[in-house]
Amino acid sequence: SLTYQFEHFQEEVPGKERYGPGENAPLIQIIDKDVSMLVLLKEEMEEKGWMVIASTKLEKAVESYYDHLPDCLIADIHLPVKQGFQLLEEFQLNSNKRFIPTIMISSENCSELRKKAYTLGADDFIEKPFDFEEFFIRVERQLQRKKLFDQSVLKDELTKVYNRRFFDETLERQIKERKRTGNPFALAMLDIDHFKHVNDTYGHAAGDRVLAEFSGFLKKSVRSTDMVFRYGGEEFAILFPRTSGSVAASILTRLLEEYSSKQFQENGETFKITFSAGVYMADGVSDDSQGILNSADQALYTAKKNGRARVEC
Ligand code: GH3
Ligand code: MG
Ligand code: MG
Ligand code: MG
Repeated sequence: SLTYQFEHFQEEVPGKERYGPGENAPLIQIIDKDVSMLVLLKEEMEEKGWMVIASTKLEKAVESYYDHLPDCLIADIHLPVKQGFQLLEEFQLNSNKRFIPTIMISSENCSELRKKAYTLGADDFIEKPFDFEEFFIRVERQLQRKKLFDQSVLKDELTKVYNRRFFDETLERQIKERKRTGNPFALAMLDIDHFKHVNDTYGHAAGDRVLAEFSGFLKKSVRSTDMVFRYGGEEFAILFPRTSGSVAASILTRLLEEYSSKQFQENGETFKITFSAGVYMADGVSDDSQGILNSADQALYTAKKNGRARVEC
């Protein structure tokens, strides 16, 4: 009866929040028809602080894969309905912009199978039953590769926050999630005031230091689930999942107050830095990515026009 109960074993990402890629708790997805092994692996992984989606049902698993884009996929080659290889082929085809290391596991182990797995894009092939310790070393190795990849492809070199490319992708995902769940999200666009003056007065290197400091400040000031992006030059974006526009606006007002009181020093001179921000408020009219960006941009433009160092909606 235990087997029956677990027949459709499918765990959504547990209570913990999902942080951005390349940071914090990694998300592992395991697909296998062996429920007792899934339960065991899941427990061990969660003990390591990892997050786990485990499933025996393929349709659900495929959905979760696209919804959550795990940091590592572990799948048995022998799955009911669709074979693991088909799955591998499909995933490789559809997530070509993202790197999701994939480990195939199999109770059968012959050179033909291994060659096929690697050819279709598997990153590792592990025979069942396996030594748990070795298994985790191999998973961890894939997670390290994934982290390195995400940090170099999704992050901006100078400021260490996410880059524009990842912003576009994340905004689309937020819009999709909102459609599906009804959860709102907020977007703020920030632009440093008179930044050209910093460059002109203290030099480009000093400007770079301010940019790095500013983004560090943003990152440590927002919740771990909020995401900071460098949108361009001295422009930044913050995405606040499950947050209303008005809450985001008050968060930004607090940030602006705090940031404006900081003192900067270059060449023995002291100066201050402020920023202007525009917050997108959902109006149900222009709620596609272009409309959302325009709305935040328009608010930012208003903030500049009204004298800078302010937050507008
Ligand atoms: P405003 O208050 O209207 O935003 O004025 P501003 O001077 O901040 O705006 P403007 O768009 O005129 O100038 C932005 C400057 O940011 C110009 C550009 O050279 C500088 N900038 C963009 N990227 C970088 C960078 O990576 N490093 C440095 N040091 N400067 C940068
Ligand atoms: Mg600008
Ligand atoms: Mg400007
Ligand atoms: Mg500016």
